[in-house]
Amino acid sequence: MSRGVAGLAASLLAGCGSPAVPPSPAPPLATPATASPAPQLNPPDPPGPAPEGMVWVPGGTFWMGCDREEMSDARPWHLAYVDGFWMDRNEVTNEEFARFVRATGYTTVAERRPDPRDFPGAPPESLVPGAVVFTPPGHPVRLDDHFQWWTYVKGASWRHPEGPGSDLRGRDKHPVVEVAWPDAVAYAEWAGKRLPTEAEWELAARGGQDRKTYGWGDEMKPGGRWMANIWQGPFPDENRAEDGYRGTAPVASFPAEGYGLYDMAGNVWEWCSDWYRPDYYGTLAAAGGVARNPAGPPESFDPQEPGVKKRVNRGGSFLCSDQYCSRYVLGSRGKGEPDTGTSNLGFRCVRGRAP
Ligand SMILES: [Ca+2]
Repeated sequence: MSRGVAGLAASLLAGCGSPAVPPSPAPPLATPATASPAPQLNPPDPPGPAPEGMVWVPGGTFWMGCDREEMSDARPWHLAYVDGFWMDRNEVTNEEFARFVRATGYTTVAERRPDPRDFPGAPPESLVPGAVVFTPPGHPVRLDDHFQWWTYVKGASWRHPEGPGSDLRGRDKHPVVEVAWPDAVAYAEWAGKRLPTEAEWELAARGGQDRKTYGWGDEMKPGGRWMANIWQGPFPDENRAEDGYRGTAPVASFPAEGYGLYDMAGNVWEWCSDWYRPDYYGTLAAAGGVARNPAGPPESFDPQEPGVKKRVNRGGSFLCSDQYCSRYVLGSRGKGEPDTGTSNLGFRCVRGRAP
Protein backbone atom coordinates (compact mmCIF):
# COMPACT_ATOMS: atom_id res chain seq x y z
CA MET A 1 0.00 0.00 0.00
CA SER A 2 1.19 3.44 -0.70
CA ARG A 3 0.05 7.01 -0.78
CA GLY A 4 -3.06 8.37 -2.42
CA VAL A 5 -6.55 7.51 -1.33
CA ALA A 6 -5.62 4.71 1.01
CA GLY A 7 -2.65 6.60 2.33
CA LEU A 8 -4.81 9.56 3.05
CA ALA A 9 -7.28 7.44 4.92
CA ALA A 10 -4.50 6.14 7.09
CA SER A 11 -2.73 9.40 7.47
CA LEU A 12 -5.40 11.01 9.54
CA LEU A 13 -4.03 9.09 12.41
CA ALA A 14 -0.63 10.61 12.03
CA GLY A 15 -2.42 13.86 12.59
CA CYS A 16 -4.50 13.20 15.66
CA GLY A 17 -6.64 10.22 14.99
CA SER A 18 -9.40 9.00 17.18
CA PRO A 19 -11.35 11.98 18.46
CA ALA A 20 -13.84 10.45 20.77
CA VAL A 21 -14.89 6.89 20.14
CA PRO A 22 -12.41 4.27 21.32
CA PRO A 23 -12.25 0.95 19.53
CA SER A 24 -13.77 -1.84 21.50
CA PRO A 25 -13.32 -3.91 23.50
CA ALA A 26 -11.16 -1.75 25.73
CA PRO A 27 -8.66 -3.32 28.11
CA PRO A 28 -9.21 -2.73 31.81
CA LEU A 29 -8.25 0.58 33.34
CA ALA A 30 -5.06 1.23 35.24
CA THR A 31 -3.45 -1.62 37.07
CA PRO A 32 -0.78 0.02 39.22
CA ALA A 33 -1.96 1.82 42.31
CA THR A 34 -0.62 5.34 42.16
CA ALA A 35 0.90 4.68 45.57
CA SER A 36 2.91 1.73 44.29
CA PRO A 37 6.62 2.48 44.32
CA ALA A 38 8.32 3.80 41.23
CA PRO A 39 10.25 1.13 39.36
CA GLN A 40 14.02 1.37 39.18
CA LEU A 41 15.62 3.54 36.55
CA ASN A 42 19.27 3.03 35.68
CA PRO A 43 21.97 5.32 37.14
CA PRO A 44 22.05 8.57 35.17
CA ASP A 45 25.75 8.58 34.27
CA PRO A 46 26.43 8.60 30.53
CA PRO A 47 28.90 6.00 29.25
CA GLY A 48 31.08 8.66 27.60
CA PRO A 49 31.04 12.00 25.86
CA ALA A 50 27.76 12.80 24.17
CA PRO A 51 27.61 12.58 20.37
CA GLU A 52 26.83 16.00 18.91
CA GLY A 53 23.24 17.00 19.42
CA MET A 54 22.37 13.97 21.54
CA VAL A 55 21.64 13.39 25.22
CA TRP A 56 21.98 10.25 27.31
CA VAL A 57 18.75 8.55 28.36
CA PRO A 58 19.73 6.12 31.11
CA GLY A 59 17.00 3.55 30.57
CA GLY A 60 15.62 1.30 33.27
CA THR A 61 12.27 -0.07 34.29
CA PHE A 62 9.16 2.10 34.09
CA TRP A 63 5.39 1.95 33.97
CA MET A 64 4.45 2.24 30.30
CA GLY A 65 1.07 3.31 28.92
CA CYS A 66 -1.66 5.50 30.34
CA ASP A 67 -5.11 5.01 31.81
CA ARG A 68 -7.26 7.48 29.89
CA GLU A 69 -10.53 5.86 28.98
CA GLU A 70 -10.47 7.16 25.39
CA MET A 71 -6.95 5.78 24.82
CA SER A 72 -7.68 2.08 24.90
CA ASP A 73 -4.62 1.24 22.81
CA ALA A 74 -2.37 2.68 25.55
CA ARG A 75 -3.81 0.37 28.20
CA PRO A 76 -3.15 -1.40 30.40
CA TRP A 77 -0.22 -0.05 32.36
CA HIS A 78 2.60 -2.53 32.15
CA LEU A 79 6.23 -2.66 33.26
CA ALA A 80 8.87 -2.25 30.57
CA TYR A 81 12.65 -2.08 30.68
CA VAL A 82 14.88 -0.47 28.09
CA ASP A 83 18.67 -0.23 27.97
CA GLY A 84 20.19 3.24 28.05
CA PHE A 85 20.66 5.03 24.72
CA TRP A 86 21.60 8.34 23.14
CA MET A 87 18.75 10.38 21.70
CA ASP A 88 18.64 13.44 19.46
CA ARG A 89 17.97 16.46 21.62
CA ASN A 90 15.72 17.85 18.91
CA GLU A 91 13.44 16.70 16.16
CA VAL A 92 15.40 16.46 12.90
CA THR A 93 15.27 19.91 11.29
CA ASN A 94 14.89 20.98 7.68
CA GLU A 95 18.50 22.12 7.76
CA GLU A 96 19.69 18.69 8.89
CA PHE A 97 17.51 16.82 6.43
CA ALA A 98 18.75 19.04 3.60
CA ARG A 99 22.32 18.12 4.53
CA PHE A 100 21.40 14.44 4.23
CA VAL A 101 19.73 14.95 0.85
CA ARG A 102 22.68 16.93 -0.48
CA ALA A 103 25.11 14.24 0.65
CA THR A 104 23.18 11.27 -0.71
CA GLY A 105 20.91 12.51 -3.50
CA TYR A 106 18.05 10.81 -1.68
CA THR A 107 14.53 11.26 -3.08
CA THR A 108 11.76 11.06 -0.49
CA VAL A 109 8.65 8.95 -0.94
CA ALA A 110 6.48 12.05 -1.46
CA GLU A 111 8.70 13.10 -4.38
CA ARG A 112 8.34 9.75 -6.20
CA ARG A 113 5.53 8.84 -8.55
CA PRO A 114 3.17 6.34 -6.84
CA ASP A 115 3.53 2.83 -8.26
CA PRO A 116 0.47 1.94 -10.41
CA ARG A 117 0.73 -1.63 -9.10
CA ASP A 118 -0.28 -0.30 -5.69
CA PHE A 119 -3.39 1.33 -7.15
CA PRO A 120 -4.95 -1.06 -9.63
CA GLY A 121 -7.56 0.74 -11.70
CA ALA A 122 -6.45 4.22 -10.74
CA PRO A 123 -6.24 6.62 -13.68
CA PRO A 124 -2.57 7.40 -14.45
CA GLU A 125 -3.15 11.14 -14.14
CA SER A 126 -4.11 10.66 -10.50
CA LEU A 127 -0.83 8.92 -9.65
CA VAL A 128 1.22 11.99 -8.96
CA PRO A 129 3.86 12.70 -6.33
CA GLY A 130 2.53 14.46 -3.28
CA ALA A 131 1.74 14.25 0.40
CA VAL A 132 -0.98 15.04 2.89
CA VAL A 133 -1.46 18.63 4.05
CA PHE A 134 -3.54 20.10 6.85
CA THR A 135 -6.16 22.22 5.08
CA PRO A 136 -8.48 23.59 7.75
CA PRO A 137 -12.01 24.60 6.81
CA GLY A 138 -13.13 28.08 7.70
CA HIS A 139 -16.07 26.85 9.71
CA PRO A 140 -16.79 24.30 12.45
CA VAL A 141 -17.03 20.67 11.32
CA ARG A 142 -17.75 17.32 12.87
CA LEU A 143 -14.60 15.79 14.32
CA ASP A 144 -15.31 12.30 12.99
CA ASP A 145 -14.55 13.19 9.36
CA HIS A 146 -10.87 13.86 8.88
CA PHE A 147 -11.34 14.53 5.16
CA GLN A 148 -12.65 17.90 6.33
CA TRP A 149 -9.12 19.00 7.19
CA TRP A 150 -6.67 16.67 5.41
CA THR A 151 -5.97 16.89 1.68
CA TYR A 152 -3.59 14.95 -0.56
CA VAL A 153 -1.74 17.78 -2.30
CA LYS A 154 0.15 17.25 -5.54
CA GLY A 155 3.70 18.48 -5.20
CA ALA A 156 3.69 18.59 -1.41
CA SER A 157 6.96 17.26 0.01
CA TRP A 158 9.50 18.10 2.69
CA ARG A 159 10.71 20.94 0.44
CA HIS A 160 7.15 22.22 -0.04
CA PRO A 161 5.35 21.27 3.18
CA GLU A 162 2.01 22.87 2.26
CA GLY A 163 2.27 22.22 -1.47
CA PRO A 164 4.01 23.81 -4.48
CA GLY A 165 3.30 27.34 -3.30
CA SER A 166 5.17 26.84 -0.03
CA ASP A 167 8.87 26.50 0.75
CA LEU A 168 11.31 26.34 3.64
CA ARG A 169 12.31 30.00 3.81
CA GLY A 170 12.66 30.92 7.46
CA ARG A 171 12.16 27.31 8.51
CA ASP A 172 15.72 25.96 8.68
CA LYS A 173 15.34 25.22 12.38
CA HIS A 174 11.81 23.83 12.11
CA PRO A 175 11.31 20.07 12.18
CA VAL A 176 11.25 18.44 8.76
CA VAL A 177 7.77 17.22 7.85
CA GLU A 178 6.17 15.29 4.97
CA VAL A 179 8.65 12.50 5.57
CA ALA A 180 7.51 8.90 5.24
CA TRP A 181 8.83 6.14 7.49
CA PRO A 182 11.38 4.89 4.91
CA ASP A 183 12.69 8.45 4.59
CA ALA A 184 13.24 8.64 8.34
CA VAL A 185 14.98 5.26 8.32
CA ALA A 186 17.23 6.33 5.44
CA TYR A 187 18.22 9.51 7.25
CA ALA A 188 18.94 7.59 10.45
CA GLU A 189 21.16 5.08 8.66
CA TRP A 190 23.08 7.89 6.97
CA ALA A 191 23.59 9.54 10.36
CA GLY A 192 24.78 6.28 11.98
CA LYS A 193 21.67 6.16 14.11
CA ARG A 194 18.27 4.47 14.06
CA LEU A 195 14.67 5.25 14.92
CA PRO A 196 13.66 4.76 18.56
CA THR A 197 11.46 1.92 19.64
CA GLU A 198 8.17 3.05 21.08
CA ALA A 199 9.33 1.98 24.55
CA GLU A 200 12.56 3.97 24.25
CA TRP A 201 10.59 6.97 23.06
CA GLU A 202 8.18 6.79 25.98
CA LEU A 203 10.81 6.30 28.64
CA ALA A 204 12.65 9.30 27.20
CA ALA A 205 9.52 11.45 27.13
CA ARG A 206 8.85 10.70 30.79
CA GLY A 207 12.08 12.44 31.66
CA GLY A 208 12.85 10.28 34.69
CA GLN A 209 9.45 10.79 36.33
CA ASP A 210 6.96 8.09 37.21
CA ARG A 211 3.43 8.10 35.77
CA LYS A 212 3.05 11.83 35.25
CA THR A 213 0.50 13.21 32.81
CA TYR A 214 2.92 15.42 30.89
CA GLY A 215 6.66 15.58 30.52
CA TRP A 216 6.62 18.65 32.77
CA GLY A 217 4.29 17.27 35.49
CA ASP A 218 0.56 16.94 35.97
CA GLU A 219 -0.58 20.47 35.22
CA MET A 220 -1.16 21.52 31.61
CA LYS A 221 -0.12 25.16 32.00
CA PRO A 222 2.08 25.60 35.07
CA GLY A 223 2.13 29.27 35.99
CA GLY A 224 -0.10 29.98 33.01
CA ARG A 225 2.64 29.03 30.54
CA TRP A 226 2.18 26.80 27.51
CA MET A 227 4.81 24.06 27.70
CA ALA A 228 4.50 22.67 24.17
CA ASN A 229 3.46 23.74 20.70
CA ILE A 230 -0.10 22.44 20.52
CA TRP A 231 -3.49 23.81 19.39
CA GLN A 232 -5.58 26.41 21.17
CA GLY A 233 -9.16 27.11 20.10
CA PRO A 234 -11.90 25.01 18.53
CA PHE A 235 -10.35 22.40 16.17
CA PRO A 236 -9.88 22.55 13.24
CA ASP A 237 -11.26 25.93 12.17
CA GLU A 238 -9.97 28.35 14.80
CA ASN A 239 -6.24 28.26 15.50
CA ARG A 240 -5.68 30.86 18.22
CA ALA A 241 -1.94 30.14 18.49
CA GLU A 242 -1.84 31.31 22.10
CA ASP A 243 1.48 29.46 22.45
CA GLY A 244 2.94 31.66 19.70
CA TYR A 245 2.83 29.19 16.78
CA ARG A 246 0.15 28.38 14.24
CA GLY A 247 2.14 25.61 12.59
CA THR A 248 5.48 24.08 13.44
CA ALA A 249 7.80 25.97 15.77
CA PRO A 250 11.59 26.08 15.59
CA VAL A 251 12.90 23.15 17.62
CA ALA A 252 13.59 23.87 21.30
CA SER A 253 11.16 26.81 21.44
CA PHE A 254 9.61 25.33 24.59
CA PRO A 255 11.25 24.00 27.77
CA ALA A 256 13.05 20.65 27.72
CA GLU A 257 11.87 17.69 29.80
CA GLY A 258 13.97 15.98 32.45
CA TYR A 259 16.58 14.39 30.21
CA GLY A 260 17.11 17.60 28.22
CA LEU A 261 14.99 16.57 25.24
CA TYR A 262 12.89 19.20 23.48
CA ASP A 263 9.46 18.94 21.85
CA MET A 264 8.69 15.43 23.04
CA ALA A 265 5.12 16.76 23.30
CA GLY A 266 3.54 18.65 20.42
CA ASN A 267 5.22 20.42 17.50
CA VAL A 268 5.32 17.33 15.22
CA TRP A 269 4.52 13.66 15.63
CA GLU A 270 7.60 11.43 15.56
CA TRP A 271 8.02 8.09 13.79
CA CYS A 272 9.05 5.11 15.92
CA SER A 273 10.41 1.82 14.61
CA ASP A 274 7.57 -0.39 15.90
CA TRP A 275 4.65 -1.80 13.98
CA TYR A 276 1.34 -0.65 15.45
CA ARG A 277 -1.26 -2.90 17.05
CA PRO A 278 -3.81 -1.56 19.55
CA ASP A 279 -3.67 -4.78 21.59
CA TYR A 280 0.11 -4.96 21.95
CA TYR A 281 0.18 -3.68 25.53
CA GLY A 282 -2.50 -6.18 26.50
CA THR A 283 -0.29 -8.94 25.10
CA LEU A 284 2.72 -7.73 27.09
CA ALA A 285 0.69 -7.33 30.28
CA ALA A 286 -0.77 -10.82 29.91
CA ALA A 287 2.74 -12.24 29.63
CA GLY A 288 3.47 -10.76 33.07
CA GLY A 289 6.77 -9.59 34.48
CA VAL A 290 8.79 -6.86 32.83
CA ALA A 291 8.89 -6.52 29.05
CA ARG A 292 12.60 -6.17 28.24
CA ASN A 293 13.45 -3.89 25.34
CA PRO A 294 10.08 -4.41 23.67
CA ALA A 295 10.31 -3.64 19.96
CA GLY A 296 6.67 -3.92 18.95
CA PRO A 297 4.57 -6.73 17.53
CA PRO A 298 5.88 -8.78 14.59
CA GLU A 299 3.33 -7.23 12.27
CA SER A 300 0.75 -4.48 12.18
CA PHE A 301 -2.98 -4.79 12.54
CA ASP A 302 -5.42 -1.94 13.11
CA PRO A 303 -9.08 -2.96 13.35
CA GLN A 304 -10.04 0.60 12.39
CA GLU A 305 -8.39 0.04 8.98
CA PRO A 306 -7.69 -3.68 8.69
CA GLY A 307 -6.01 -3.48 5.28
CA VAL A 308 -3.53 -0.78 6.17
CA LYS A 309 -0.25 -1.56 7.92
CA LYS A 310 0.92 1.16 10.29
CA ARG A 311 3.94 2.21 12.26
CA VAL A 312 3.80 3.92 15.63
CA ASN A 313 3.90 7.71 15.92
CA ARG A 314 4.45 9.46 19.23
CA GLY A 315 4.13 12.85 20.89
CA GLY A 316 1.24 14.57 19.13
CA SER A 317 1.62 17.72 17.10
CA PHE A 318 0.72 21.38 16.78
CA LEU A 319 -2.76 20.16 15.86
CA CYS A 320 -3.47 18.45 19.19
CA SER A 321 -5.64 19.89 21.94
CA ASP A 322 -7.65 18.54 24.84
CA GLN A 323 -10.70 18.80 22.59
CA TYR A 324 -9.15 16.71 19.84
CA CYS A 325 -6.33 14.17 19.93
CA SER A 326 -4.50 15.16 23.16
CA ARG A 327 -1.68 12.76 22.26
CA TYR A 328 0.84 14.95 24.10
CA VAL A 329 -0.35 13.06 27.18
CA LEU A 330 2.45 10.73 28.25
CA GLY A 331 1.89 7.13 27.29
CA SER A 332 -0.65 7.92 24.55
CA ARG A 333 -0.05 6.50 21.08
CA GLY A 334 -0.45 7.44 17.43
CA LYS A 335 -0.10 5.53 14.17
CA GLY A 336 0.54 6.19 10.54
CA GLU A 337 0.77 4.40 7.19
CA PRO A 338 4.53 4.15 6.54
CA ASP A 339 4.50 5.58 3.02
CA THR A 340 2.46 8.64 3.91
CA GLY A 341 4.02 11.91 4.96
CA THR A 342 1.92 14.63 6.53
CA SER A 343 2.51 18.27 7.38
CA ASN A 344 2.64 17.53 11.11
CA LEU A 345 4.81 14.40 11.18
CA GLY A 346 8.61 14.22 11.57
CA PHE A 347 11.09 12.17 13.58
CA ARG A 348 14.23 12.09 15.71
CA CYS A 349 16.90 9.39 16.04
CA VAL A 350 18.66 7.37 18.72
CA ARG A 351 21.93 5.49 19.01
CA GLY A 352 22.80 2.60 21.30
CA ARG A 353 25.48 2.70 23.99
CA ALA A 354 28.09 1.15 21.74
CA PRO A 355 28.75 2.92 18.43
CA1 LIG B 1 0.48 26.18 18.52
